[in-house]
Amino acid sequence: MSDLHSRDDWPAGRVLVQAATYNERDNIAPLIESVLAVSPDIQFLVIDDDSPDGTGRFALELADREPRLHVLVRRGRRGLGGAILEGFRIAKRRGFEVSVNMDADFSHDPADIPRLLAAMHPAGGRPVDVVIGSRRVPGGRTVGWPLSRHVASRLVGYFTRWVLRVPVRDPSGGFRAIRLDVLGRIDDRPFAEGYAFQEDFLLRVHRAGGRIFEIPITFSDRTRGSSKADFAETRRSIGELMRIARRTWWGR
Ligand SMILES: Nc1nc2c(ncn2[C@@H]2O[C@H](COP(=O)(O)OP(=O)(O)O)[C@@H](O)[C@H]2O)c(=O)[nH]1
Ligand SMILES: [Mg+2]
Repeated sequence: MSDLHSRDDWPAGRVLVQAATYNERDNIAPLIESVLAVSPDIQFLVIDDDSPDGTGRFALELADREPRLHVLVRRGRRGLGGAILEGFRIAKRRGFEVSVNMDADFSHDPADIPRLLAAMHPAGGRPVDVVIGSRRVPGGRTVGWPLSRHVASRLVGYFTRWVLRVPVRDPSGGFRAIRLDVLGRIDDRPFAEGYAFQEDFLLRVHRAGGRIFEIPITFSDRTRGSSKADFAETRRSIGELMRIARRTWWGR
């Protein structure tokens, strides 16, 4: 089964916004519109894992009419981490300098993208490799989550900080601006393929001496579609985090 993708003639650009999607049919069209409206200079890549609800194929149709929209429908594989990594590789190959990653369910507000990009160049400071849109720095918030999600997210936060030793307050969020040349400097052994990719990636950037910075965002729980962070996905990411911890502490 081969992948499907939109037209091959991409305009040249510096910033590529990316969203991985799985069953986001009700979110995808308004998301594309809001992201492309942020600035005429940005382009948008949707990486869909052949969603049964047709998200990817619908996005492919939209891309026919929009030169700044690109779509990859991966077939025969599934996973948030794998999709994000594939997006990074495409962005690099196409000559982009910065990738902005976000969820496709409007938990991340496209209007925050310019703030993320601006934070990559602190006045007088060393350029930042990864800017995280963070719920856990002063001014950051999470709206609409049940208690269970808050608890799980806090636990992953503590684990990443104290076991993996990555000094980040919100390591599991997916709203980030990433300087793509950092990819050439980090450990490139196979990454976690599921949700734990987020922590895995930060760990490698931190260990390579990369600079990570958090700016506050308001994260709002989705109003359309449903979360893919179900029991199976949660179990998978716990297993991935344990493997990462073992590698961190015992090198294997
Ligand atoms: N391509 C791809 N995207 C995924 C997969 N799982 C989740 N996503 C996307 O990743 C983002 C975060 O997932 P979501 O279900 O909202 O998780 P939650 O915010 O933790 O509840 C959304 O844009 C999803 O559509 C997957 O297996 N493949
Ligand atoms: Mg979500």
